[in-house]
Amino acid sequence: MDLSILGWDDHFEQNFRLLVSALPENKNILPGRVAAVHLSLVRVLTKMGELELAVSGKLRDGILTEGLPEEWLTGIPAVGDWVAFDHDPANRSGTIKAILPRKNCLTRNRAGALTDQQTMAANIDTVFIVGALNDELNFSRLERYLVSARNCGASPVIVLNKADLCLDPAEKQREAEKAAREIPVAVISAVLDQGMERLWKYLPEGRTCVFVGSSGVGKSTIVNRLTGTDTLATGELSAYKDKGRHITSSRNLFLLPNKRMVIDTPGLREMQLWDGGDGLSQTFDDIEELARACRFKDCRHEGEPGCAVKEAMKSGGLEPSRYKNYQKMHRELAAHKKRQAMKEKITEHRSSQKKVRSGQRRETLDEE
Ligand SMILES: Nc1nc2c(ncn2[C@@H]2O[C@H](COP(=O)(O)OP(=O)(O)OP(=O)(O)O)[C@@H](O)[C@H]2O)c(=O)[nH]1
Ligand SMILES: [Mg+2]
Ligand SMILES: [Zn+2]
Repeated sequence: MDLSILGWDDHFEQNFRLLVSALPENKNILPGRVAAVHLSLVRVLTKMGELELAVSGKLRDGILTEGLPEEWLTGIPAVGDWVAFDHDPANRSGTIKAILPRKNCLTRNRAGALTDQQTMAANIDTVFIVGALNDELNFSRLERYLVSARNCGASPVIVLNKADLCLDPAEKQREAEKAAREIPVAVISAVLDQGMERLWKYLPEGRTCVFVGSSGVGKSTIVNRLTGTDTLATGELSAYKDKGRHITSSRNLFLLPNKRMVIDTPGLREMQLWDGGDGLSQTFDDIEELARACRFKDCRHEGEPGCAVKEAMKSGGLEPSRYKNYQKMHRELAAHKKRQAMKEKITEHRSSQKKVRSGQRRETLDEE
């Protein structure tokens, strides 16, 4: 398999060379792209086809190969990552030694955790944010995904699926376009195979896209349409009435016959933002611009005189729900930042204490 089909380019090539020179004793180092991550094995697409590989203990434990720049990541790779592995051709297996530096990644704060970054997918070109055209369509939720797509740096596209369930899809499209502003909106029906060509438009050859959105909106059904197969299990409608049932449970990358890559993800119960970029400002630049016109520099837009934000909401220039959602995410990120800073302080304190303790121990040893 030609690796360029999988998105291999100069960026990865250069980093791969760096790694090869850092591991002179390993003669069989090869690159591959992660398609799925299971508990102990990682499914990787390589020039020999698909292989199931282990992650080296060192990498898993956060130890970087000597000679590599500090910013290289360690740990378990994510779907979409390019990895370098030591190939064992006799057993069609091998061990992942390094994760090549990512171009970008889609992250969130792990559900239930205070500060714990989770990578949903790496090296992404397009993020398809899916909503369903039924009563549960929630723009605020789509905006949340939009912020994380913007933080990642990939191009977002809003996909409104299940057009067959909607009396006036054109009206919904207009409404969504107004809310999404310059972000493209594609209205489709995956079950009726309608409008799929609108998605292809945002997925040129050699590029990678990821589907995100709540459970039951039809992500896997859409991916099945794109792959032209029934590979992925999709939900029975009744399962979704029963709240909390999710069909897809892991992330998976597929290479399509027409040389595009698609990642399906499980619906998220919680999409907590991870602070890492100016996605919020980019998504809500209209509000931030209004705020600059408020009379007071530190206006909180809570009834101060000369407040341009309040004024815009009164005159219909700004949807109150849009402002509310912005404010909520703004607060969430501020709180997250604070906790993150606290966590870093604690880690710093612990490591300096450890140093002091080991210093003391060494001194006692020296005395003996
Ligand atoms: N009416 C209608 N139903 C659809 C459409 N697309 C998907 N569905 C149905 O919606 C249900 C959920 O679809 P899935 O593809 O499993 O949804 P998902 O987003 O992958 O869900 P999770 O894997 O739980 O995140 C299934 O019963 C699909 O048949 C559509 O365009 N119209
Ligand atoms: Mg699914
Ligand atoms: Zn104001």
